[in-house]
Amino acid sequence: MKCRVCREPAVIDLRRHNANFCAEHFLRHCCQQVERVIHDYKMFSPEDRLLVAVSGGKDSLAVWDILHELGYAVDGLYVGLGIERYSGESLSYVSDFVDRRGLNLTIVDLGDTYGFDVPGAAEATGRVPCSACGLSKRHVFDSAAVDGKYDAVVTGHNLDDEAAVLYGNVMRWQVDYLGRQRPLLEARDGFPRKAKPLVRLTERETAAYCVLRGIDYQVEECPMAIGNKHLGFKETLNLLEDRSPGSKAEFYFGYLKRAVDRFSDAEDRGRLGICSGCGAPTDAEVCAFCRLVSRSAGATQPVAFKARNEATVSKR
Ligand code: Q46
Ligand code: ZN
Ligand code: ZN
Repeated sequence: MKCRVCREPAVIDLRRHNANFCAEHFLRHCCQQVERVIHDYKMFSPEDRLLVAVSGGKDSLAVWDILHELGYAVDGLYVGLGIERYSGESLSYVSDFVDRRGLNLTIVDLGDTYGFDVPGAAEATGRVPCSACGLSKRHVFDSAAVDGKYDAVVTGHNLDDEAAVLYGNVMRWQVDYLGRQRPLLEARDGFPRKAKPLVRLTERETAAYCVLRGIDYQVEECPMAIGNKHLGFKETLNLLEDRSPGSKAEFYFGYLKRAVDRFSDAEDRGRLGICSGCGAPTDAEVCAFCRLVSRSAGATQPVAFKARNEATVSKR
């Protein structure tokens, strides 16, 4: 197996590209794929200030590393979810990453700042943990980006994520979501611009990128993800990809090219007002996040358990 570019021994085969790469040319390939997405979707320019939503997993660390290598000014924001051992460990990977590179990281701990954590909120509201978690992360990232006057929020969503979300939305014909499923969402109604520069890279590629760059990341799945439908959609698409390499990319990029504009009308919302609690844009008197905060007040895991998890992590 030889590298497509230099003919030296390859370290990875990319079946959908019908190509093998050595370490150097694979890393270059990843950067080129990201540059292509930034260019094709006019995501941002080198003058922009970017805020990456970082979790400690391979994707968010890979996107931060690639953008940093490409010369973009990127700060990070980590949201402490209070999920057992998992949250403390995830933060330690992020801390290690920023310390080595001298990058700026803001940490918002849900328990310290809002008085609840994700397991507590799930119990208090009777909803699945991912629902409270997603709502909280979106709120914290959006308000940090707006308050900090960042030009865009960057997330590490990769091709597998986007194809799986698209598959789920098509299966249930969630037309409102289909209209918004794009690699770039412009700022509107008080929400910041949102960009997904990794959509041309798969999970396997972002994992290989981190390994070859010496980036340690949280390998464990979030314990709250068990039974998550999203994982089932990913597995289904992986079966198809295995039989027919390139199917995932054809499905997702074919949708962006030929279909997403047909759903644009469905995403038109009425004018939003301002939440009386936090000032965030909302179509109700009080936004969904503030309602979650008041329903979940004081819902956190036992303090002794939390302290043990955070013992190795310093806040900045
Ligand atoms: S962190 Fe949060 Fe994910 Fe865990 S609780 Fe669900 S949404 S699975 S990206
Ligand atoms: Zn090579
Ligand atoms: Zn609010």
